Amino acid sequence: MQSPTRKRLLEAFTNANGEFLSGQALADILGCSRTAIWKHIEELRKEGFELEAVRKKGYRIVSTKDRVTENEIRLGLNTEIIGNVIHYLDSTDSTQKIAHRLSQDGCPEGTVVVAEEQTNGRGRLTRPWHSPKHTGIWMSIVLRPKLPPQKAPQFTLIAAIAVVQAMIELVNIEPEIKWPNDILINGKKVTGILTELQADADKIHSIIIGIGINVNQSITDFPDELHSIATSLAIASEKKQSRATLIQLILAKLEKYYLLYLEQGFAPLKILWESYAISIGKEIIARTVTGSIAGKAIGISDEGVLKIQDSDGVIHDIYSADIEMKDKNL
Ligand code: BTX
Repeated sequence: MQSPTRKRLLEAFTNANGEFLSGQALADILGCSRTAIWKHIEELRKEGFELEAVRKKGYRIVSTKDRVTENEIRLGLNTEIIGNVIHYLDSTDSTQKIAHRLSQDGCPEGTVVVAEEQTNGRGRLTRPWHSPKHTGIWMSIVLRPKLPPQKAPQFTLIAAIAVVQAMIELVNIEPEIKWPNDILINGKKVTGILTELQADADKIHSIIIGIGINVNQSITDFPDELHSIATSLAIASEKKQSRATLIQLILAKLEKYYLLYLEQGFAPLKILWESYAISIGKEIIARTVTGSIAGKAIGISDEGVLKIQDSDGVIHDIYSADIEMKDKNL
């Protein structure tokens, strides 16, 4: 957990956008002496920030390689709750697994686990999630809303809105959401979201939102079986993207919508979600664990449940499924 002074110091460097800040300017911003500033700067250096100091100009932080270390994420992070604690791992089996453990040990709300690589990343129904090193965003976020467990599926939808908006801001690309947990670009999967719970029958202890985003992979980085179904932001935009910046945008938007949700419920988010969803209004097939239902996706309920109307006019509530679009081969 970072101190308020450290947070303000990093904010000042973030706002400076790579320009120099004089010792006096920093002392004014933080309301402390220049000697105290010098000590804080030394602490940042010890933590791994690359700080350049030039006489008569002051200090600036040099952004390092494209890593998603705690420091890289922290510098420029504009949140109050989400990301106050960040666990960075060079390699792990699954950030979900680590987040579950941290949650059980009582980690604070907003704890983020991020890894450069997952050796056993997983999707729904324990399907594998391909998470190669230094190319994507593999992260899990712990939230602790005081809600009944039935509300949990809504968090997949809220996270999807945050990811879509972050992508639009960073890359100016229009991704689409395929209910419940996929984000697609040009019909190919760029993101998967996995929402898991620690809960009693009537009360959530924690919601763990796992987000996997293909950012800088080229098509040859994907295994054969994913070639026709997966894409990355770099493929879609023909340019490598900053993973740390994308994480910052996602965390800020997730926090914004999480707070809106706590204040106003799901209704405003439902409208937003539907504006990004491809399947609504289309003929689809929903493959559930108990069988398939074909019909028109007519919307989602206030709980985030998908509603399908079949050819007899009967409306079915779908809680979890893989969706196939009838008119497109998605
Ligand atoms: P899902 O069950 O909807 O999708 C899993 C399917 O997606 C796989 O069966 C495979 O066909 C396809 N797939 C696997 N890897 C990729 C990839 N990199 N890009 C596109 N398609 C792929 C989706 O589950 C939820 C995934 C959540 C992943 C995050 S990463 C951080 C956190 N940790 C962890 O172990 N899981 C989550």
